[in-house]
Formats: sequence, C-alpha cells, structure tokens
Amino acid sequence: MDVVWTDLHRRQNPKMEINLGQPIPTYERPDRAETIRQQLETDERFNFVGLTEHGRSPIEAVHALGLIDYLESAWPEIHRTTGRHEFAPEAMLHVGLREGMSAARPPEGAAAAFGYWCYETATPLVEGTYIASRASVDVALTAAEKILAGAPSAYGLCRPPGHHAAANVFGGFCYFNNAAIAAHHVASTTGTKVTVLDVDYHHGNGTQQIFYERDDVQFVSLHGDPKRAYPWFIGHEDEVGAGKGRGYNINVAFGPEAEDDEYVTRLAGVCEQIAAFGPSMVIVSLGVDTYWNDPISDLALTTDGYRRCGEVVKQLGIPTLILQEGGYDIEAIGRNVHAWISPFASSVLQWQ
Ligand code: SP5
Ligand code: ZN
Repeated sequence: MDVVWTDLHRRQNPKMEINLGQPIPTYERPDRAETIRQQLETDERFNFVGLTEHGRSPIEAVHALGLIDYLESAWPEIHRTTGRHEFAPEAMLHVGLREGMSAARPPEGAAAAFGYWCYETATPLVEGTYIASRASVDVALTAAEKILAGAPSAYGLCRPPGHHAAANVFGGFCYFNNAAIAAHHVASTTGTKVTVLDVDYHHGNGTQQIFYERDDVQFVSLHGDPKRAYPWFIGHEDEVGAGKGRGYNINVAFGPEAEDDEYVTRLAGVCEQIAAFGPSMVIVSLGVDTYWNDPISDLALTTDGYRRCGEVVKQLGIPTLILQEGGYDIEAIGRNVHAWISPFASSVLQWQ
C-alpha cells in the first residue's frame, strides 16, 4: 500500500498551545509524524511516495478565499508588526458580539484579523504554517488519486491535521481540512458519493460543517461526547444534517473510558449505514487519540483494538483512503497507526 509522505510537515513547529489559560508545550509536534513514518518503514508492505502539487483550486472549492489568503499572507506582517516567532489570536469573533446586527468584517491588521479566521487558541501561526498546511492537503489529494487510479487503499500521513477546520474558520491544530478537500475533490470530479468516516477522539466539526447540507458526501463521526470533550459545541447525536443533507450526518458520542468491544461494536454498526449509502470511496479521518494512554483524551482503546477497527472498515470492501488526524501519545502513535492500517496493507485480502 502506498504511504504518501512529505518532510515539509516539519515547517509546522509551534512551541506552545494555551491549556486552561496557560501556555504549555503543544501536543501537536513534528515527532508525531516522524514516529509514524519510522514505524511504517519497518514494514515492507508500505511503499513511501512523495506528494504531487495540486495548487489552490481544490482548497478554494471548500474553504473561504479570505481564509486561504489570510493563511498565505498573514505571517510576514504579523512577524513584522509584533516581532513574534509564533502568534495566537487575542480576540475571536464570538457569535454574540454582533447579535442582531450585520455580519462582522475582518479588521485590517493581520494580527487582529487572526480572530476573524480562527476560533480557538491552540492553533498558532509560525513562519512555516502555510507551506506545511498546503503540503498536508497535497498529501491527501495525492493519496486520493492513487485510489482513483485503481489502488484499493492508500494512506496519507497528513500533518498538520485537518478535521477541525470548517469552511470559514480554522482551529484545533487544523488549518485546511485535508479530508474534506479530498472528499469534495473525489465527489466532484467523479460524480460519485463519498463517505468521510472520522474516528479521531474529537468530533470532526469542520468536516460536519462543510458537508452538513449535502447528500453526496456522508459524514460519520465517532468521538468523545461534546458534553465533556473538545470541540464542546458540536458533535451531538441529534445533529443529523439539514436540507437535502438530512440523514447524511451521523454522530456517535462515547462516554469516558469506552473500551475496544463497545467501540468496535458501534463502528460495525455505522459501517452498515455506510454500506447502505453506497459510496465509491471511504475517507477515514484517522486519529489514534482514542488510545487509553493519550494525554488529552479519555477513551480506552488498545493497539489490538485499532487492528480490529481496521478489519471492520476493510470488510466493507470499498476503496479506502486513510488520512492522519490526531493522536498524542507519541511513544505509541506509530504502532497504533500501523495496527489500524495494517489490514489494508495485506495484498492477500486485497485481491479477493
Ligand atoms: C486533530 C486533533 O486531535 N485536534 C485536537 C485539538 C484539541 N485541543 C484542545 C484539547 C483540550 C484538552 N484538554 C485536556 C487537557 C488534559 N491534560
Ligand atoms: Zn483529536
């Protein structure tokens, strides 16, 4: 199986995030991707390939032009006006701020405009954020094209992750929504249906928002209940899609400490809904922050549980694109990703 990889991810190297009001070392670090790469390199079934550049247009089909322009151009001005090497927003556009009034306009200065395009504090800009984020999208699109060319599966080692980035706003370690951009690219270029299956611990709020009113892209997310987990305000089970998208958004919210058996059972359940939808491709937003020892999450999956998850999704028999999202126990992230994608690497099953 092809693994799409780039070392440009290393350009995304912020030092901090704000946690409970205090700066702490960020959990979203370059060694996450390096550890996954090293683990997969030990298995000769994985074939590492570089990215193909796809330009801005697949991103423009999903995200606001203003958001893309902001990420492309803000850094030099922020660096010049603040002197900082890393920058996070001061004020963010809260829904109540202009209640009953016309929509807000972005302020002129790039530092102040940060809070117009970003909704939280753990997603800073550094000099290389844009180039790394663009490369992460290209990793996803390059892997998608392996499948469009006939491969039964491919893995894109995306970093930074993407699933918290909505059409008009970024956050949650994510800048561009890699999985959503790949899903729209596949659905729009082939005219077929696509499912995004998000198994990161955190609800894929950005992907849900982007496809909420669409019936050609089904979004399925399994995650910690937003009653107690980031992103807090979205991801409830009664969010089922709207307009012609009604019925094509499926949320499964877990209580704390859910273990392999419960998780695999509920994953198998949603796989029946995926099979009923009948997509030409399943795009997995793969987070392994559901691991029992993850430092920021509270589910209790094991490495063998990830292998079982991969088996269940593979049993669908649908071409599957797997894209990396979260996972913050860096000691375990390599073997957990390896366990999840391993069933797809087995050529014996691929040709059945
Ligand atoms: C892609 C992805 O996994 N993004 C996750 C972003 C989560 N950011 C905020 C998490 C807040 C967790 N606070 C718990 C701290 C436990 N020490
Ligand atoms: Zn996550």
